[in-house]
Order: sequence, then structure tokens, then C-alpha cells
Amino acid sequence: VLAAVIAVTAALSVSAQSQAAEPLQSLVPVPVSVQAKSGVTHTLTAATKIYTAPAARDVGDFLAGVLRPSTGYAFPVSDTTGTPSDGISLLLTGAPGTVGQQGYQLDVAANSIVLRANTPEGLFTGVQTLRQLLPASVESTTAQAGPWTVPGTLIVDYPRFSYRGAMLDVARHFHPVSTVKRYIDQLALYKINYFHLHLSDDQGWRIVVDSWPRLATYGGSTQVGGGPGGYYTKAQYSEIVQYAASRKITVIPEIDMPGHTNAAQASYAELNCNGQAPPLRTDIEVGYSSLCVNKDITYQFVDDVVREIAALTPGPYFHIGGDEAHATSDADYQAFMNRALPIVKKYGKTVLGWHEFVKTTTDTTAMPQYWGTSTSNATVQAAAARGQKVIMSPANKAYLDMKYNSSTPLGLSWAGMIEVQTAYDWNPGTHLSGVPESAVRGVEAPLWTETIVTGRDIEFMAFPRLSAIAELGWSPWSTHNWDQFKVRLGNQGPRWTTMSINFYRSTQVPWD
Ligand code: TNX
Repeated sequence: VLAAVIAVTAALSVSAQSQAAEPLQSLVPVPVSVQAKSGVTHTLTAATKIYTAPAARDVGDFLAGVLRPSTGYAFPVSDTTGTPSDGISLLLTGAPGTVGQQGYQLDVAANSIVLRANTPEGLFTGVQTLRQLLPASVESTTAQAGPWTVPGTLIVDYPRFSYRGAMLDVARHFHPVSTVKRYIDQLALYKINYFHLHLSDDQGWRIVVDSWPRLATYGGSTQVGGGPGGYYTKAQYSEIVQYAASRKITVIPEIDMPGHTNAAQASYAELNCNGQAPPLRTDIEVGYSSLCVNKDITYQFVDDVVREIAALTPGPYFHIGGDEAHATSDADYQAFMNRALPIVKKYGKTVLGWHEFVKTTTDTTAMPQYWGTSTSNATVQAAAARGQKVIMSPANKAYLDMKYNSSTPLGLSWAGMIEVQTAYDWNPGTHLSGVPESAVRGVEAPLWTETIVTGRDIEFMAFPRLSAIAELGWSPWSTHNWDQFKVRLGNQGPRWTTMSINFYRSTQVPWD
């Protein structure tokens, strides 16, 4: 396995430029093992069929959905329980044990393409690799010329971390369902498997809660800069959850508390200690709002909100925020979490929160998401020592809302400027002292939207950095190499152009 990786990476370093368009050397994230079959290619034709294990029918349908528009071919999808000798097969048998629950084996031969995995999730990640082995024009929504040739190969691949996430803040600026779906599609191409939706903040509340209707109708009525805001109905939220599930992505809802709550407090006077509703806010200050920790109604509110949103969320996690609660005293913060965390449990969800919250609980299922800029944090280190798993989102590396450099038109810079190499060159398994790889559940790239207004803005900040974070989450550390990564990243350019992704053409990357 290692020898094959070395063979591929060695070839790359010898002639990085001339090999730039070689698909086996352009994959992001780079696979664990790639063996080329010299002289072998497989060409898709109008007669190519897709065969799927019955339990992976949806993955076959997804693949057909990618291939049909650009090729113009029919790609009929049918069930199989054997090993067809032609076409593209997606099988749940015969995968090597090493690929685990999310990996796959991809065998491209002259007569057939065979993907094997232990789960539909594994087949789905394999499909993303197959996509990247086809010409970039396969991503087109209109018929293209082809030929649709895939290089002969045997790939065995599986993730370093089981959690590879992306967060979108829909509170600072509201983003409609169509924008969210498009982002989910882009995440799937890079094997991201968790999508964290930041649904509430000082400037807006973005989901209907039937028992507290003014949260959405009033609390969702504006956004940063004073625009009209918006919110998801329950049906729309469920539509996002289902769309993500069809891409094997689990949605994690976040309701931020006890701070970042001005929109809720503006909607209901009883959530304030002084009984008075503050005005809605459209500026980007942080750290001034707090739920009223000593009122029982606060916990009725938390119970109702968590119950209603948990009921719409099939995934195991609920994110309770907990960040920057500067307007809540330490004692109140502890008291609040003592009552709020059991409510999340009561509704069957595992708690995730920004890392500050983990000082309040020794529950080993509670997961802190580290967002600091330091490489040591006593609270998170103690949590790791207790056996709590950590999600790594260091703001000076993984924050997609930071500017690339001082001339980036969008974004903030409080955690620094994050050029593509900065986003790539850190190791989630050693970044935080006292938090070894075994304590890291995975990585997540958050995109806060104080300055991010449109879908095109999202794309500009996410690409190419999201792909760097995705590779950190997936690929073995032994493959980590900026000079090789930047060439593979450059080869994604034509694909993004075909997909109309508004990416940042960093001068650090040799764009194809
Ligand atoms: C800090 S990081 C925040 C957010 C802001 C972000 C802007 C964190 C957990 N909280 O409220 O949107 O910085 O970069």
C-alpha cells in the first residue's frame, strides 16, 4: 500500500507540470493507495450500464445523475447481486477489510469499473473519486463531446478521520435552500460527511419553532446590514436534511446559547432578565447577549427548541454553540449548561459545542469543537485526557471567513489571513498540545457570514480552502506535501470552472 503511494507521489514530483492533467495524480483528497494499470483505460459509452447492490441503489442513481447530462448517455441503473463483467458496478461485497465504514476499492479495467465498499457511504465516497477520474467536462449540465475515458487503476482508499465537516452560518446572512443545496453538492465532491448549520445568532433566527413562532417571523426578519433576512420552514429544513442524506452527509443543527441570542431575546421579552425585549441587531459585534440563566422560562424555551429541532433531525448530533458568552458570568454559564445539556440528551442527541462549553461537563460523549488560534488550550486538553473527542476548527487555519490576504474583498481577519497553503499546512492530529490524534474525531471548516452575502461569496471563500481542509480530514498524514497538493488542487480548476464555482485563483496554486 505504502509502496503504491510512494510510486504515485514520486512520479508527481519528477514532472509535476507535465503530469498536471493526469487524472490519477489529480485526486483531492489524495487516496491511501493508487496503482496505475499501464496501458489500460476504460471508456464510457452510450451502452454503459450501472449495476448496484440493492441497498446502494440511491448511490447508483446519484452517479447516473452526474453522468447523464454531460455524456448524453442513458446509464440505466439496475440491481445486481453478482459481479457483472461490464459497465459500472457498485457492490457491497468483497471490499478489503481495511476500507472500513467509509472507504472503498475502485477497480478500473478495460471492460468494467467495479467499486466495492462495506457501506453505501463507502460507495458514495468512491463515486466521488470516479468522478474526478473523468474529464472535468463530465461536470457540465449540457452534452459535451467526450471521450469519457477513465485510466485503468486499482485504488484502495479510506479516511484518516471519520468526521469531515463544513459549517455554514445562515444567521448573519440568510442563505436560501437552493444555495445550501448547491454548497452541499460541492462538499460531497470532496468527501465531506457532516454539514453543520448555524441556525441562530444575534442578528437572526432561521428556523420555525412552532411553540415560539416569533423566533422565525420576527427574529428572522433581518440580517447583518439590515436586509430582509429569512428563515426555513420545517419542511424546508427537512428538505435540506434529506438532500444532504442523499449525498451521505449528516446535518448538525446549531442553536447558539446562552450567548449569541439577541434575535431570540428581541422576539420574546420573557427571555430577558429585565423582561424587556431589546431591538433587533444588524451590526457584527459579538459577546453582548445572554439568555436569562435564573428564569425557568429559559429552560422551557431550550426544551421546546431542542425538542422541535431534534425531532426534524435524524443525525445523532445537536450543537449548542456556547461560544463567546462574555455577557454570562462563569457561574451562570455553568448553571446554564447544567440544565441545557441534559435537555439535549433527553431528546436523544449527542452534544457538540464550541470548545468553551466542555469545561462544564465531563460527559465523555460531549464533543468540543476547537476554534481557538493557540496551539494549547487547557480546557480542551483536559477534555481529551478524560476521553472526550475533539473536532478541530482552529480559526487561524480552518476558518473559511478569514481573508486570503489583505486585498481579499470579503471576509474578516481577526484570526489572521489564511492563504491556501496556510489552510493546508497543519496537522489536526498534532496541532493542539495534549490532544493526540486518537482524541481527534475530525476536522471542520466553518464559514461565518458577516461579510458573505451570496452563493458566489460562499464559493469564493470556500474554494480552494475547503478542499485543503477536506484533504486534511481524509488523507493519511504520510501523503501530506504542499508541492504535490498544489498541483492536484490546480487540476481541480477546470472542474470548478465547468461547475461555475466562483473560486479564488490563488497565486500559490498552478491552475490548469
Ligand atoms: C467568532 S468562532 C465567532 C463567530 C463569528 C466569527 C467570525 C466562534 C465560535 N464565534 O460568532 O462569526 O468569530 O469569524
